[in-house]
Amino acid sequence: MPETPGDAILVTGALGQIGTDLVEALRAKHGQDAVIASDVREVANHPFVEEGRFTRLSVLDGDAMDLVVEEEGVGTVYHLAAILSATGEKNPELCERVNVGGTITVLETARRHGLRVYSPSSIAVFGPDAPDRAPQVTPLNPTTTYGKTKVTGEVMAMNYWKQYGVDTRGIRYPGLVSWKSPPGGGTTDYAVEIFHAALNEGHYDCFVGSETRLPMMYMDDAIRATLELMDAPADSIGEARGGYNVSGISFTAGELAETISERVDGFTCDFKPDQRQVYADSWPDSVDDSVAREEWGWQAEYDLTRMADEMLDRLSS
Ligand code: NAD
Ligand code: AKB
Repeated sequence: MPETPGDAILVTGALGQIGTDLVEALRAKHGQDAVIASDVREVANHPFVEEGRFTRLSVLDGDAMDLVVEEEGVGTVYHLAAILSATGEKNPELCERVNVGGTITVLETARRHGLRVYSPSSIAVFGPDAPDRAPQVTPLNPTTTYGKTKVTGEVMAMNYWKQYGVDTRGIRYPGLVSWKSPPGGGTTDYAVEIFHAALNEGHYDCFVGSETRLPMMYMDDAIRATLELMDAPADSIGEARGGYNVSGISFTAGELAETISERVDGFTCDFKPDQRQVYADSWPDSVDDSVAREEWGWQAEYDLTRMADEMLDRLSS
């Protein structure tokens, strides 16, 4: 029998792009001391390392995770530690070890201690055979190692729910656009880099072509989706628990550059596709999120112009 879980929240990979926003949101919601940020690395002067509860923890170290859970009274894990697509395709072995191995560590810890788990998936679960507007249920044939690890993560999450009753939930995040922390080595990083380059250099060399269209989302929407999914009543969560499609904004790299040039005088963008174009081309243009809407009321709030205005405003100030 699992021990009675505590009330504390553990966030793995907390110093990354999503963790930087999610830890802040969780602390605002549950209290500063309720959230333990963790990561395999430390970042000097990062507010989580300097101020709140932070512990250095690799998701490949099950004994260390057990100890943190027991000593800190953890009841829920937000498992963000991962290797993203561009870095992952350069080092597929590391990508599999961290993404699959780390998720096993978290799920096993959850099974033993009766924890709830949030473990995100990605639009990278889809392959070239998925429809342009990818439905919730469709064959998942990703061509990237990263995408394959995300499919495995969804399957494992469902298995731990069915076999052991672990309350696992996840979202297939689109490419996320945010200003607080740099993106961590993904294919969709251009949609963040372009804002920094526009303000700092007035020019960006974009590593995908202007016609490349991908599902994207502003970070505020992604954080709200995460909290809403975790707050949803258990009986509203169905077969998509391992990875719900959530739709935000679908735009081409050219449309993004055009939107920024309308707001930043003199901004220019050249399109010089590299290897990441291949990964982008294997993903759908957009996703159908009707299941998330029906089951837990998901609704995005940011469109392209609102997101661009807020990114430029925040980064300028
Ligand atoms: P990120 O790369 O910015 O952060 C990941 C963090 O994990 C880093 O701080 C890194 O130090 C840490 N980490 C790496 N190996 C670790 C280990 N062994 N133990 C502990 N920590 C380790 O990633 P992110 O963008 O914040 O993504 C978080 C999750 O969301 C990942 O599962 C990712 O696949 C998923 N996701 C992100 C996006 C996006 O656009 N950001 C889109 C879809 C899915
Ligand atoms: C990546 O590009 O690797 C991530 C993702 C879509 O999963 N942003």
